[in-house]
Amino acid sequence: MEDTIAAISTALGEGGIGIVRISGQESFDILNKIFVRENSKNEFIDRHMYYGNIVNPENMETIDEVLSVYMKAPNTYTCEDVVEINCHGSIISQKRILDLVLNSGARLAEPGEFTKRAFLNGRLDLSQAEAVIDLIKAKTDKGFNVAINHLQGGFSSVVAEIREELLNVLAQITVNIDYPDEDIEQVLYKEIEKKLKEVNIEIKELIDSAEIGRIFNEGIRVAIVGKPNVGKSSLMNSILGENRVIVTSVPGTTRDTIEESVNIGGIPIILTDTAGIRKSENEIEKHGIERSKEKFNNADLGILVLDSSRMLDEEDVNIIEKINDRKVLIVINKIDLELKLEEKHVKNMIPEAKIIRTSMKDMSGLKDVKKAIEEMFLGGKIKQQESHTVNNSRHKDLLIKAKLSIDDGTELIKKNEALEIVEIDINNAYKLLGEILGETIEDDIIDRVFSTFCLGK
Ligand SMILES: Nc1nc2c(ncn2[C@@H]2O[C@H](COP(=O)(O)OP(=O)(O)OP(=O)(O)O)[C@@H](O)[C@H]2O)c(=O)[nH]1
Ligand SMILES: [Mg+2]
Repeated sequence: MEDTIAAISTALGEGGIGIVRISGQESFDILNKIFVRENSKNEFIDRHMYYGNIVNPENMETIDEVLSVYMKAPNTYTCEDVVEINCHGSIISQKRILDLVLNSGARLAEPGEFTKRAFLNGRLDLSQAEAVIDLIKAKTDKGFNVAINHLQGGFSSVVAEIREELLNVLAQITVNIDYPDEDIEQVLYKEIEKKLKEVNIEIKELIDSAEIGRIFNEGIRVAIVGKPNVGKSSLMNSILGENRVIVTSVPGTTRDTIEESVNIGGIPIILTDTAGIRKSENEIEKHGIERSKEKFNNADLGILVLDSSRMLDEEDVNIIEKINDRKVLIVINKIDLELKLEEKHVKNMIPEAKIIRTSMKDMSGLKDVKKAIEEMFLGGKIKQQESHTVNNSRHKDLLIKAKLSIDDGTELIKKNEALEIVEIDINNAYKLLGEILGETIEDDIIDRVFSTFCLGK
């Protein structure tokens, strides 16, 4: 925390502008060593931007034309003195300026170190700091909205409120331990049981929201599977709206899995076309089929394509049998041809699956497929509040542990156990929720959190 740190804060590539950021006590001195303004003394008004050159003081060589700003502690991103040098967005310029800054007394920042300082200096709690990286990495509008809400403290205040409720319970328990009153003890036990139940409902809602949070962050993995020639690649192309995959009338055309991203209803879908699954002696095809199965097993949703112009055969049945309780959508394709497949049989085999009839010849049913994908994951839930959406597995794990601890406490209460023992579980839950905010947490966990950050943030 004593060191002055520096890094390139913009993405390393070509761009209009690149920013080198410095934070710490020596920021301003370092700027003064390397920044030269024409026709003026280097007087800096806090938070004003100045035009000038970055010059190597050793040989007076000009490195780049820049705008520099000096922001005085404590009202800065890190709560320390911060300097930002806006140079041309060239990798060379940014690297040369950074080198000069490092030679002038700063050390290279670790990934996430600026934000870590903001956390350690108390400007952000840990969940807010984590929201910074979620914000930067957000791939969807919805993921971004959740992250910005969390950064502004929406999620933190939800967690803080739950902790407050636990703290009230702990206070009641402490009073009763210190001044036992047998008259009210039974009432108190009932009251605490009720309160813990309410708290656990709130925690469970948060845990349940994590599935949506994950989808907002990472997208949904959808694998298109089926026997050869049913129209899997045609469906893939239609959903993507381009001829990405080769389609021919020869069964076994697709030999490998092909992955593409597509946005449906604001959610990123990682769509995979796979090789048709059948018994094969061909070495290449066999490998492809193995991959199809693997993709299907790892997908959040499988789209099983069947050919309506052929009777259901052993190959279809073999695949259907492997579906079990997976999330699956059944697409009965080629309905423009004469109908041979009996939908009834399919329904009997997987009664809970949604069935959509399509033709990739005239695109009928395509919209229904897209709508079904969206609804299967977000049916109604999409309106959940951003502040109540958990988007981070660390938070989810802590919420699960806190809930279990409260469950244990509730069991003890029901058994009329001594309040001293109940208190341990509730206190534990209180602490676990505190870890989300970074209030009660070990250094190595903090380090792990920030190690996932990008350089310069
Ligand atoms: N009539 C009709 N033909 C279709 C339809 N969908 C696909 N086809 C045709 O069926 C054949 C196979 O289509 P593909 O999309 O390559 O089938 P696939 O399931 O990817 O096949 P493999 O890659 O071999 O597993 C092609 O000749 C397509 O033009 C449809 O809805 N109606
Ligand atoms: Mg194919």
